[in-house]
Amino acid sequence: MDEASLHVRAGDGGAGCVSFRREAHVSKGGPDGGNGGKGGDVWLEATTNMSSLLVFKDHPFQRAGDGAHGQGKLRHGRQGKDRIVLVPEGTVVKTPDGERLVDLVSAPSRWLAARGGRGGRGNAAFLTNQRRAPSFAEQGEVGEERWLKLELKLMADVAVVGFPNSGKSTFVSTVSAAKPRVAPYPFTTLQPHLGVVRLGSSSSPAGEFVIADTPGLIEGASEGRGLGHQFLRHIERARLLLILVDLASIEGYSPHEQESVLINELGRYNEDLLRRPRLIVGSKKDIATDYAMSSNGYPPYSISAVQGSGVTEVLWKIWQMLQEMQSIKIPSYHQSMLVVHRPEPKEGVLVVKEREGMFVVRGKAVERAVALSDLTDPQAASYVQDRLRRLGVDNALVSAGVKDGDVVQIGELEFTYFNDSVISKKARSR
Ligand SMILES: Nc1nc2c(ncn2[C@@H]2O[C@H](COP(=O)(O)OP(=O)(O)OP(=O)(O)O)[C@@H](O)[C@H]2O)c(=O)[nH]1
Ligand SMILES: [Mg+2]
Repeated sequence: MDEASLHVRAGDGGAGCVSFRREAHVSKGGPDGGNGGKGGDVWLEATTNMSSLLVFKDHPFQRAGDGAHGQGKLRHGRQGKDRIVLVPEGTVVKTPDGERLVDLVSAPSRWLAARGGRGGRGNAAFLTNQRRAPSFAEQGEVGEERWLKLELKLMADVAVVGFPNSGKSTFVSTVSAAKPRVAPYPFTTLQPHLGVVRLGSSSSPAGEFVIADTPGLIEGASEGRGLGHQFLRHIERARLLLILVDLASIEGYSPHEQESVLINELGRYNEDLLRRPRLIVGSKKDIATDYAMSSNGYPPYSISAVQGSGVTEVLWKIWQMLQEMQSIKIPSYHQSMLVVHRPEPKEGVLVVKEREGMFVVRGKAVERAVALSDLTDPQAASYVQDRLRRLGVDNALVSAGVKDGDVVQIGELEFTYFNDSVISKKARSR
């Protein structure tokens, strides 16, 4: 299991603008302040081009662009740029507490991880019959941000299949960070091990894929000989099979015979595996028997994992084959995105009594109502007062036991409460 933490931050909405039309022959032009642009969203998108969460170790912070502020002449601010964060197929997204949010099973499923803040309305939007010259505008809404936990259940791209003791674990441990046990006797490996193979330099990898080391497979495994073949279910999702044949031939099986026994056993377990693309590779070429080497052009690739020869060629061949099969999908890969639906947080009004004489009011709509460009402006103050009353803040405060002279805080606004009137006391700067 691969894990990473990710912090997503959507863009803030742009602020609305306060502006009035100015023309030479018009003494009092109408309001023409434009709206702020919406902040960009952060999306997670599953892709087939990644197979680990390694990149998030270096880049855990992902944020989208802010919306631009509105301007005069009714020019609205431009939307902030969305940020698309690519994650490997099979990524499970959770809250830091481990609550599951979404399974991004297959490309190109997308999930909205953080919503951009709405743009603030410009003063033109506050024009009413009673308010002919609105002198305030809304601030942009702050973009959502949160920590997410990503988990990836690795699915092998390549599974290494071979007789016991043929050098599977040695090969896998030289090409990946997986360190399965290696020993000079059969059945050392008892369960599959997964490792990520990176091609190219570590600073700019040309590609990566997941390789699975598996226990040894022998003739009669389907009748339960050796370790049986139940472990093969772990590699059924592998897109490519690497059949490793021992060139230092074991127990009288020539490389050719090893190949046909292995393929026969794979087919007896699941016929689909016979149609899976495969690559035949000879192992231990440094100590290959003359007999094994005599057959012309077989196997097509051979390696010495101990000396490191032939290994790079095999890795690039695997990479090339995986690229070519990009379009071929293993059925179990191809499920749609699984989203776990949760109730949206309530949009209501929440009043919290912080201490004697001090109340805090929370709620999206409420906080938005007080996020205006200039709260010292009397027009703005009367707009806020009206909005808060409509949203039920007055009633909620009274139910919570507010008394004249108590301090009430909403977002960045702090004021002193007097029955039936809200007097702006102090608007702290943002
Ligand atoms: N000379 C030589 N020996 C090798 C090479 N690769 C593996 N071996 C040896 O072969 C033995 C078995 O290697 P493993 O990698 O454990 O083989 P395995 O296929 O994983 O074996 P099981 O897990 O038991 O199925 C060890 O003693 C390795 O050192 C090689 O390229 N050259
Ligand atoms: Mg092994």
